[in-house]
Amino acid sequence: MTEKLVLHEYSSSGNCYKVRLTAAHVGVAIERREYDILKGETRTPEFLANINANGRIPVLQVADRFIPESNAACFYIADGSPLVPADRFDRADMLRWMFFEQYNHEPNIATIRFWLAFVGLEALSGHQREQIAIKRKAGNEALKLMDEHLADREWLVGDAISLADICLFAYTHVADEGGFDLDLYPGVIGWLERIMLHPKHVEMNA
Ligand SMILES: N[C@@H](CCC(=O)N[C@@H](CS)C(=O)NCC(=O)O)C(=O)O
Repeated sequence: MTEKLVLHEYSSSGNCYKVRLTAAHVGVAIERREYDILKGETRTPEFLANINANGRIPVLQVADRFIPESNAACFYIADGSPLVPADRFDRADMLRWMFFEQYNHEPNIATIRFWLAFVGLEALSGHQREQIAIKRKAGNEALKLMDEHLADREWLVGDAISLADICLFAYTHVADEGGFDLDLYPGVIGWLERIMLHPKHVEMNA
């Protein structure tokens, strides 16, 4: 990769961490620019006009072009590396887990973590408080599905770590910050440990 990569991010976000973790696995350097989402720094006219019209991070800047959506940014970095399986079925299966992450996992597990650990229960709207129980149930269903899948497998796809593992690791390993009890999911715990033991692993706060 010859272009300069800049990650526009909020470093405590799992969506941003998964892009940094992908870059660490692939061995590419990325420059980091921090935005405080609690202060609305991704909603300014400048950010909306120049970085992401959707007002969110992460955004991966590749020279003068921009890739919003964390899993797309991860794919840009990992394309052509061993994190993307060579086998056609496994490649589609990797995407299956990355879509699952965005539809079943992140909107529940990441959102409750953000509300409880960053915004605070007192500051939540009535609607958000009502949503917690619904998202808690859906988040636990996502963790159970992963746990059952991982009962007799080391990795989510095939027999090696892939982008699917990295993208789902990001919010699963901090799910306890949103009040999820990971001890209920021994298959998930073993999988988290395998990812953390990988020689290319970097911590979220590194
Ligand atoms: N589907 C998007 C979600 C991005 C997202 O929700 N970003 C949050 C932080 S994790 C954000 O920028 N929030 C600030 C805001 O909405 O103003 C992705 O995977 O990148």
